[in-house]
Amino acid sequence: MSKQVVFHIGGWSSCGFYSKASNVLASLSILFPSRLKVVDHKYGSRDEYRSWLIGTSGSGFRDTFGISKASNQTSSPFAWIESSDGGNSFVGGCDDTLAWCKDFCAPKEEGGEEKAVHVDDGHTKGHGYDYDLVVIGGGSGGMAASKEAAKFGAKVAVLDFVKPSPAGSTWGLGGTCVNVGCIPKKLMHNAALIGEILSSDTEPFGFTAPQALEKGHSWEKMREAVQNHIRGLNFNYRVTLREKEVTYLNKLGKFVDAHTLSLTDKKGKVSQITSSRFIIATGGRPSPLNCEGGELAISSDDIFSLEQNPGKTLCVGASYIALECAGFLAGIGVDTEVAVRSILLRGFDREIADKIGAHMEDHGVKFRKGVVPAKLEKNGEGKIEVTFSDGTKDVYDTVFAAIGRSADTGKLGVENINLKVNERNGKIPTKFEQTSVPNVYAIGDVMEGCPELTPVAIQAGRHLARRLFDGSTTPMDYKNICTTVFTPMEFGTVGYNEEDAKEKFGCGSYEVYHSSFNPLEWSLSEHRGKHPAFAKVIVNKDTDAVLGIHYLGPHAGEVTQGFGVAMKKGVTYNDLLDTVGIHPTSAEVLTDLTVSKSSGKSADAKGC
Ligand code: FAD
Ligand code: NA7
Repeated sequence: MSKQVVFHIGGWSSCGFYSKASNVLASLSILFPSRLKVVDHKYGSRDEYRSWLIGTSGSGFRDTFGISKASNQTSSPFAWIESSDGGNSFVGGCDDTLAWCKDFCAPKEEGGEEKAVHVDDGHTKGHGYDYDLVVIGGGSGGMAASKEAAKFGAKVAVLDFVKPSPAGSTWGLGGTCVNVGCIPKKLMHNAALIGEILSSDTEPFGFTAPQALEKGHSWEKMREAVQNHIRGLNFNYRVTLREKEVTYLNKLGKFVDAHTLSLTDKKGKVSQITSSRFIIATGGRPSPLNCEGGELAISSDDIFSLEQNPGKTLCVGASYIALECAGFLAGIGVDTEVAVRSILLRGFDREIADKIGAHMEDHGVKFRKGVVPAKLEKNGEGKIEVTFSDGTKDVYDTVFAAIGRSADTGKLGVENINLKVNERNGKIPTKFEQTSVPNVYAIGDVMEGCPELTPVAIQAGRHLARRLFDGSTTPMDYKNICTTVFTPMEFGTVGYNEEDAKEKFGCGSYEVYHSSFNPLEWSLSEHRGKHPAFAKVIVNKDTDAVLGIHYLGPHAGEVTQGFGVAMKKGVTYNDLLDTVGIHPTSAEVLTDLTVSKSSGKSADAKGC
């Protein structure tokens, strides 16, 4: 049951705008008495209303109202919502009230949630096709959707086929995350963290630099252990599919018509299957470097399975994947340079992106700024000579390109079923994951607007399967998804960054609370002091709602996950301050952020 909204409206009786808005509100409160209560502040004349609202300087209701956006409003009506904690949330004038009423009446589930209702896709019990559902792509999203659908008794098959990368790399079942993404990346990042502890943190804790350091890092050993772990995961995926009675087909799928796929296996043998419904979960692949000689570069499809240490490496691209890989390469002792076209980590909080860059630079990563490779060529020694856009040149053993990913829809036969695809990036537009062809759905990296993250693909897949086979109408919630960038100093983030908050809510409508601090486990190691950890919370000044939480420091993923739950539940700044911290931890900083950026006071934390 949703809570009752207490809606206040003030105005003068013969004002047309006030009458219109208050009449609509009054009707709604009669229709939905349990959901809406209207408090009408009606004045007999314009003068009476203005004297209530504005008064003589500083004495009117508006001035004590306490919301910056409200302070400019002089016209009638003046509308606001009373919150349960006694605070107020400003709505606006007549148009804003009517827009609010429209939204109030829009179809919603009990509890105020949006309902996800699909266009009829023609699925019936006795459909006569081979399967109820065929999922194309056995990555994070496809595996989750197929297992969930089978749970509700659907007859399901999942296709997974890996097209070799241009450099020839292939892998097993499970998609990008397991084979060439999150898993090997995080393990190699961990190798770099171990290296940093061994080289810099052991002595003050009473250990002398162990033999391990003298022997140096073995790429081959790390690679073998990581790849063995991945093979174990590939095997487990096959077993769980069998246990859940999902048919696994190691075949490449292509649409023949809206209910038929042609399947090609490793040997080129072609067959066909039919299904009532399809989910496209084919993910994405790294975009190729499109300069002369670009084919000499490898990508994230190749780096984690390289037989040998990559040697002197140029990383092209300056976002998530390029910086994470450059970070672990430098951390295990590889001579690493990053070619940055414009800025680091576009889309993330700028202040923190800059701190990450400065920290990486001090950790041995070189940055070549404002350039892109113009030409790659093999020299006589088998190395790669790179000519940059500014005319400078250098020679590398490996060039690693991480310049974005394109949806893997090129060979799916979408043209055979008239399925709409974004021509620019191959992504598939959907509404509640349903594509322009009603019995064909899309989830994960291949879907337009979906954040390219494993848990997002998994959650979307599960929700979709429940809607298709268990009568659910719960939509996937793509808002406030937390993530972590595993750069040498890890960065966890959820919600708005400062730049986006400014654009969305306007300067002055939010406050930033921040702190630079030294995590206790770093405090004995001299080298750690130069780049302290950092936390930042962005708060809506009007409503006290937390708009964004950002944490730069150790175990950022572990720290951020729980705050992701809080954000989903609409945490306020006061809730954070009211939370008792766990001492001594780094995460506790987020329960004690009292220095506001606007105060101009230093963000450097003092005390224990
Ligand atoms: P995928 O996992 O890509 O699966 C698609 C599958 O479909 C593939 O196996 C593909 O071979 C197969 N396929 C394609 N076409 C066909 C066809 N026609 N027929 C049959 N099979 C087909 N996310 C995080 O949350 N955290 C991280 O730390 C993280 N790190 C990453 C690091 C790197 C280097 C990369 C590249 C990605 C990372 N990601 C991370 C992103 C994450 O891996 C993806 O968001 C996730 O794997 C997407 O899942 P998906 O199901 O959409 O597609
Ligand atoms: P992103 O996040 O799309 O970033 C691409 C990066 O590559 C970014 O820094 C771009 O710079 C840069 N770029 C793009 N094109 C070029 C060319 N032609 N030359 C040089 N540099 C270029 O991709 P990622 O691969 O890091 O990550 C993709 C997703 O995978 C990510 O969201 C994770 O969730 C997993 P720009 O800022 O545009 O100047």
